Amino acid sequence: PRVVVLAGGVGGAKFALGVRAALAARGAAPATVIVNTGDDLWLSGVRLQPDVDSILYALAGVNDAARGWGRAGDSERVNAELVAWGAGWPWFTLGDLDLGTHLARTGWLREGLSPSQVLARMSQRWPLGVRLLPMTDAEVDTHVLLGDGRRMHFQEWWTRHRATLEPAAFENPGIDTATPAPGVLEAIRAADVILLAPSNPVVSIGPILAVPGIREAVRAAPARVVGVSGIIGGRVVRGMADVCLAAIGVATSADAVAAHYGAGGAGGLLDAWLLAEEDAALAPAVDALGIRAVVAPLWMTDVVAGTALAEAALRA
Ligand code: GDP
Ligand code: FO1
Ligand code: CA
Repeated sequence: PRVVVLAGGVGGAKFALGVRAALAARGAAPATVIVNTGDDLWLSGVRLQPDVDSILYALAGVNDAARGWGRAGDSERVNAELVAWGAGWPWFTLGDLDLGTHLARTGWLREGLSPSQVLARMSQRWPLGVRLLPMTDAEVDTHVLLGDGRRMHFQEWWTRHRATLEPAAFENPGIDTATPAPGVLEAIRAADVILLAPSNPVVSIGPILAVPGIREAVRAAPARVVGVSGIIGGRVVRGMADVCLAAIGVATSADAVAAHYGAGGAGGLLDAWLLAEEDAALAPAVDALGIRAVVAPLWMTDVVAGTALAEAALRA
C-alpha cells in the first residue's frame, strides 16, 4: 500500500520506525512522512526544526533515544560558549553535533533553498527508508497565548516553563496564508492509507492539519484514515500533551482525542482509531462516533513493538 504518515517528534519518530519496518516486511514501497514544523525556531542565528530532526535522527539511528531529542553521544562545548556569551536561551541546549545540522540547514536556507529542498538534501546522508516532507515551507512557529495576555514561543513555554503556565490558546502566525510543501497534497491524494501517528494532537498533528489544504485533502482522499492514540489508560505517556489538550477543551482520554479528530463520515477525519488494551472499555464510545475502534498493543517500547503497532494500523 501507498502509506502517508502525519507525525510530530518523539511519538512520530517511534511510529515512523515501526511503519518503515512493517512496510519493508511486506516488500511495500517506503512511506511518506509529513512532519510538523510548528515547533521550529530561530535561535543564535540558526534554524531549528525539532520534530523534523527527531524523526531524521531516529530513522538514521543516531538519535538520543533516552532523552528524546538531539544526537546520541553529543557534547556541549559550543553551547557552553553560547551561554558564556549570553547568547540564545540558557535553558535550551544546542549540542555540538546537533548544531552541525542547524548550521548546514541555515546555510542552505541562506543560499536560497526552501525548507523542503533542504530536507530532501539532508535525507540523502543516511538510508532513511521513508520519504520525509515538511508540512509547509512557510515559517509558522507556534506561539502560546497565556491567560494574562502574554505570548511566548512554544519552545520557551515547553522547555523553560515545562508547560506549567496555563495556556489560553496555541497560534501559528502566518499559517492562514501558508501552503503545503511540494509533494504533500500529491502524496495524500495518491495514498491508500493515511496514518495519524500517536503524536501530540494539539501542537504536532494540529499544525499539520491547520496548513490550508491539508485537512481538506485528507478528508477528500480515497485513502482510509487510521489514527493511533497517544493516550494510554487516560495518561499521556510522556511529555505535557495533557496541558495542550486541556487548553482546547479536550479531555486526556483516548475517546476524547478520537472525537477531536472526528469521524470521516461526519465531517472529521478518521475511519479507524487504535486504542490500548487499557482503554478497551472506551471502544463502544469510539464506535458510537462512527469511528471503528481497534484495540492494539500501543506501547512502542522498542522497534519490535512499534512494528507490531504499525502492522495493526495497516491492517485496520
Ligand atoms: P514531540 O513532538 O516530541 O512532543 O512528539 P510527538 O508529538 O510526536 O509525540 C508525543 C506523544 O507521543 C506523547 O504525547 C505521547 O502521547 C505519545 N507517545 C510517546 N510514546 C508512546 C508510545 O509508546 N505509544 C503511544 N501510543 N504513544 C506514545
Ligand atoms: N528539550 C528540552 O527540554 N530542553 C532542551 O534544552 C532542548 C533542546 C533541543 C535542541 C534541539 C532540538 O531539536 C530539540 C530540543 N529539545 C529540548 C526538545 C524540544 O524542545 C521539544 O521537546 C519538542 O520540540 C517538543 O516537540
Ligand atoms: Ca513536537
